Amino acid sequence: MTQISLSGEVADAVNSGRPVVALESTILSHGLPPGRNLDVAKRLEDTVRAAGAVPATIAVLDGTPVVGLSPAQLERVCAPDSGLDKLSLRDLGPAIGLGRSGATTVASTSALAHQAGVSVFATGGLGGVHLGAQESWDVSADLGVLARVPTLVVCSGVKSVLDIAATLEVLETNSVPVLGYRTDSFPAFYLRYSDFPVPWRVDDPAQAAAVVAAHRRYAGSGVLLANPIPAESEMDEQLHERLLTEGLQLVRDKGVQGKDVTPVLLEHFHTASEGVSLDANEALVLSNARLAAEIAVELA
Ligand code: PSU
Ligand code: MN
Repeated sequence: MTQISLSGEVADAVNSGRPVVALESTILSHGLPPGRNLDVAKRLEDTVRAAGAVPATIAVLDGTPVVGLSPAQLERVCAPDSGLDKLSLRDLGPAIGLGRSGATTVASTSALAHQAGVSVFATGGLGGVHLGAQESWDVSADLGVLARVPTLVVCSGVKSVLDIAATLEVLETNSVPVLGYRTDSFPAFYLRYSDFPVPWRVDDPAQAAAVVAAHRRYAGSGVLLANPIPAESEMDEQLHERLLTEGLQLVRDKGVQGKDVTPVLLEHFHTASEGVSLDANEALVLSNARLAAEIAVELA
């Protein structure tokens, strides 16, 4: 059976109990355009290091789950012709068993990180319950994995292309605590606020670490820490509304379904906003990486 491949740096840090932050690769291969993605990937790793933790970007390459991509592997994941599939947790067995390559989502990254001994993970947006899920049954596997893997996921909430109320309900059903970071409102990715409150709030990394440690001891599922996009990078609300309406229409017109929905919507946001959404995306994911590293330092 193929073993997880840990970079030397990540293996050393895990073995000596030093802080490590997992990073996903789907956001690079399917969430950001080539060129920009490699730049963001490097900045994410630099940000984690600057905050005192070791970054571990995760992907599956030629059938091997890799935790802590080398610079060359990071380039491969970000290349315009990488041809990488988007691998959620259901896809890990097939991809590894069949010797394929792919980028990992929140679900599969959390699972691989946990197996490698890494319990803090930073990303941009979590997958959730899609609008119209009553008909389509489209509920991201990210939620099911948070329900059973004890990883802390630091993100900026979920996009308003999802059904936020339903997403929060599913998290509650699965006993996943949702913490607002210095906010009482669950953030909506490009926007700092949604119409929905968070059940709990923390105001510094030490509080977040205390909650995570206690939850792991007494409950055991994952924890979601929702960190709003930095105020200066928040998207204009009217622009956001327009992009959202257009994007949802595009998905309907093209008959896009399943795992292609999120990448198609993201691409529409990026092209139709002339890069505004890209800047926002980068700002929030960097902010999440910094916060995750600070919490990993507290936990260590
Ligand atoms: N949201 C984003 N950018 C992303 C994703 C979500 O703003 O790149 C990706 C993440 O990898 C997330 C996945 O785990 O989409 C969820 O996809 P699905 O809904 O198909 O489970
Ligand atoms: Mn889906």
